[in-house]
Amino acid sequence: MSTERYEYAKKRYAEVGVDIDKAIEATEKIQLSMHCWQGDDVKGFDVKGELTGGIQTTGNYPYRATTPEELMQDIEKVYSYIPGKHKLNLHASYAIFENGEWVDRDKLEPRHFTKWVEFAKKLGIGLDFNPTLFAHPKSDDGTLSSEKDDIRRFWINHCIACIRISEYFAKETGVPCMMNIWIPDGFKDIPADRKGPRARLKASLDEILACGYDKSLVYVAVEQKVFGIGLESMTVGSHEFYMNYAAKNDIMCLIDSGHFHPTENVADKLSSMLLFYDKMALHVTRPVRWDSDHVVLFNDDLREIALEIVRNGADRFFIGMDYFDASINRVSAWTNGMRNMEKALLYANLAPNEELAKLQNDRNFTKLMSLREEVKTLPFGDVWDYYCSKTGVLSEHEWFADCEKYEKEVLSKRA
Ligand code: RNT
Ligand code: ZN
Repeated sequence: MSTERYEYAKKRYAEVGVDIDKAIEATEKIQLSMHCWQGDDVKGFDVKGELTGGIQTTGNYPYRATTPEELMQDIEKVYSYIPGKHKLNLHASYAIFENGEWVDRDKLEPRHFTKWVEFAKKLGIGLDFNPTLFAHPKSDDGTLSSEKDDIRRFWINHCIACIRISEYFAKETGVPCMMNIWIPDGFKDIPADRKGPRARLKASLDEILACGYDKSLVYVAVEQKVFGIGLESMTVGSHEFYMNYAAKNDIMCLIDSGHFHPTENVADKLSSMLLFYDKMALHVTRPVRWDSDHVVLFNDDLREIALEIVRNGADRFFIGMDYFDASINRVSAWTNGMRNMEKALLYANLAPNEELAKLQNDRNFTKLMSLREEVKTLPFGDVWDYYCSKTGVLSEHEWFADCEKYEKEVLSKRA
């Protein structure tokens, strides 16, 4: 981009006390964890069947990645459009079996993920992980909260297997692995017993954590939810359940920004939680009415979350992305969500945060409002384009044309 635009932005932001180069430097240090599942509609490679568990991917856009090779190719393409280096977040269902082998989820081993480790090493990135407790014949009537002992046992064993795989990821890549447990368990209609399933979930989690693992390598998180599709009346793993469980057991609580009532301010939760946790995890997504998982946009909700991340210290967050749209080009959907998160973090680092906080403490709400409004029309787009060019990725105006080319030359040629 032109030095003129950079110089002008530099001057304008300096007028409100912000150094754009420092903001860029701070943003570049923040790592996101890119979810692998936008590329193939959360299908994975281990079990053929419907996506279940109260989540849905709707849309029939062609060219979904159907093999590990295609998925990796698309992931690399998306990374090429994102400033900075970012981790990759895998689900257990993305195990890669070789030579006709197949094992069920309770028997998964590190060796079923060696291809992903090779991939991560090639890119020089870390890996995060998730046990997959949905879209499986044994997940239809509850998992870790099931009333059936054999079903509970199966999923406890699956989660323990995933802790071992997470340790393997951390050791191989040299980067700690965040392992997040989300279960779909819940009820379509009003339950007669809420306590029983929750007590069983608690006992299952206790057993999983008792397996013994290196806490400097694996950071376990638990993810709450308010309801699922077809599971509207009660979610066993609710926010209160997991927030208390995580605090008492010294693990992390994962906040998915799509898992609350639509008028709740998710950004507001973070500072409260960080007074009680060293670190916390996020799934950044965009809720629309009754469902989450829409592609993350550069909107007010996202900016507010990013501001809270920056103000509380970005190093205290594992920032994972979680959206899946099958109605548009998936590489483009993926890229937009990731770039928008980057934009929001840059925007947050470009805010005169200390000055704004001081105005609040001085109870000078008159000036606080005015400064905040002024910031909204500063030349943010110029700084964003500069950040992209500095990190060697295509600008806002350029990347989409390249993505269209990729669809024409690569995606549309797939069998
Ligand atoms: C579902 C949860 C969960 C999943 C992924 C695929 O509501 O948000 O995180 O989206 O694990
Ligand atoms: Zn989530």
